[in-house]
This record gives sequence, structure tokens and C-alpha cells, in this order.
Amino acid sequence: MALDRHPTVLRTCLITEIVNKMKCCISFWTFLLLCLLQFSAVTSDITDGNAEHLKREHSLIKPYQGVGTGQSSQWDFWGSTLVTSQYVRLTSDERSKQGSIWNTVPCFLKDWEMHVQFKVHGAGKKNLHGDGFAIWYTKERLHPGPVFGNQDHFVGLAVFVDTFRNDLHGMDRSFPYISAMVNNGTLPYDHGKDGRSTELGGCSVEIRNKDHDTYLAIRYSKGRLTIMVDVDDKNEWKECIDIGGVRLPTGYYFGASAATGDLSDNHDIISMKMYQLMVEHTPEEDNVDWTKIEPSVSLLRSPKDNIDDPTGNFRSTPLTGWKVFLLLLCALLGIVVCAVVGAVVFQKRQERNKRFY
Ligand SMILES: [Ca+2]
Repeated sequence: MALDRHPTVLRTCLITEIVNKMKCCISFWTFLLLCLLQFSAVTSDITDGNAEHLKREHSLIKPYQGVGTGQSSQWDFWGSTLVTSQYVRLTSDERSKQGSIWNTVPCFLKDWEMHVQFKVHGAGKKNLHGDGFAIWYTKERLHPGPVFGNQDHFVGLAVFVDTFRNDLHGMDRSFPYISAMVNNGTLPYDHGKDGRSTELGGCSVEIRNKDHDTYLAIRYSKGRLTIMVDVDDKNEWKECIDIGGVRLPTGYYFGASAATGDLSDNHDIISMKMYQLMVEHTPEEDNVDWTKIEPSVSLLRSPKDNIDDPTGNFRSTPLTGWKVFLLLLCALLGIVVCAVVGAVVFQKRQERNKRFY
């Protein structure tokens, strides 16, 4: 009978039961964690270019027929841009050049992914080349200016592939450096600091004078901006930037621009392929007039990183919802493991005490 059991035995049974429950609990959480990791791996996969959803009106594809000619053309170009049958050269490897190419059709897709094949090459040795190129999704098009050949105080999204280090204090990063910036027209791009004070995130990538094809992908879906690169000839995307809380309207234009200064490079765009992402939206989201959205970003603030940042913009990658959840999960797992270890030690001690009596 249970009541006749020696108290120590009863306690040992209880502890064994607790330990078993905790083991079960750990298995459950481990399973959940694995599921989450699997889910995040799936969601972070970039589309492999499903041809069904390729939007030709927003894509620039060899041999670039109809580029810049007549009323029906879907792409305009400007400045030093040279269109051949094999590439669109925004600048040649010469000093003080600026060129751009712009989609003439505004994009009304809510969720999209742009794959850009590019080639940056030139005679300049290490650190003696510049300045880089930018991919744009902006309200206005064909407005030349000082930001990689496009206007400053732009409205929309810019992805910069900056090949020349202007900021000699910023030695914590190597160049070329890819970064993203969202602007509602109020912020200037600071060339002297390589745009550091307004960037949303970035990564260093070796992209120059490669014999193989080099790509970058920009995905915008459900307020999330993801930038990936495929530059190592491995045919796989590597994450560069992934941030949530990004608001971009529909109805803006895609474009690419490049500039050279005292130093130069050939900045070639081989293709820009736009894919529509099939994503469901809630009725509330669908009822909003997406063309009226003002470009903005809401990030978790990181005072440490912005101590000397007068613009109030934030360059650190924020903790997104599921990352916070994973962190909490890990903390919970840690507590459970500690509790189990404690319980096991306690159980062993009780058994040893029992032997002594
Ligand atoms: Ca620069």
C-alpha cells in the first residue's frame, strides 16, 4: 500500500516522476525548437526564380529589346549608360561618369523579389576603384544626382553596393559593402561616412573582377526586407540584410544607377528579374491604399549603436518577432535543464543518504 511506503521511497518516486515529466518537457521543447528552426529555414529561402511569377514588365533581360526606344519602352536610360546585347553598362571604367536605367512601369505588387545579376570590373588595383552602384525602388525616376548617380533625399528604398571606402574611420568593415536605406525624402545620404548613419544593415562582400556570375536579391514581403547575395559561384543565396518593420508603398519605380569619381570601374547590369511573391494578406491590409504608404522603418532602438547618430536612424539589425521568441525559448530551455540537473543531484543525494541510514 502506498501509505505504508517509507517516506524516502515516496519522495524518490515523486522526484523520478518529476524528472520524467521534465525529460518529456525537454523533448517537447526541443521538438518545438527544431520545428521552428526548420520553419525559419524554409521562410528564409529565397525564391529560385519561378518563371510563372516573373513579371516581364518590371524585368530587364537580354538582349534588352525595346530599352529606351519609343513610347512603349519599359526601360529608360540616362547618362553614361551603354546598352549592348550582353550587358547594360551604367559606367565604363573611366573617371567622373554617371549612368542609370529605369523601369518606366510603376510596380503595384505588394510582395516582390528582384534578382539582379551584375558585374563590377576594372583595371584598378585593390582600393583604387569606385564608387559602386545602387538598386532603387523609388517614387521618382530619372533624377540624376550625387548618390551613385541618382538624386539625394530620394523617397523609397535604395540598396547600395559601395566599392570605395570614403570613411577612413570606419575600418571595422571591409569594402565592397552592401547596405540598404529607406528614405521619406528627409534624409541625406552621407558619402563621407559611406551612408553609415542612415543604413538599415549591411555586409561586406567580395564582388569585383569575378570570373563567375554575381547576383543580389532584394525581397520585400509583409513589411520584411531581405537582401541576399550569390557571389561565390556556389549557386546559393547568403543572407546580407534581413529586417522587419519596413513600410514601402506600391506604385514606385525600379532602377539602377552607378557613378565613378577620381577612381572608376565598369558597372554592368546583366539582368534585373522581378518575381511576384504569392502572399496572402488580411482584409485589413488589403483595404489600405498601398500607394499612400510613406516609406518608413520601425526598428528596436539600440542606444549603443546610435550614440553619435544625430539623424535618429538605426543601423543595427533589430530583433524580430521570432528571434525574440527563440531567445525566450532558449532561456526557458536553460532553466528547465538547470532544474532537471538540480533534481537529479537532489535525487542522488537522497539515495546516498538512504544508504547511510
Ligand atoms: Ca563609398
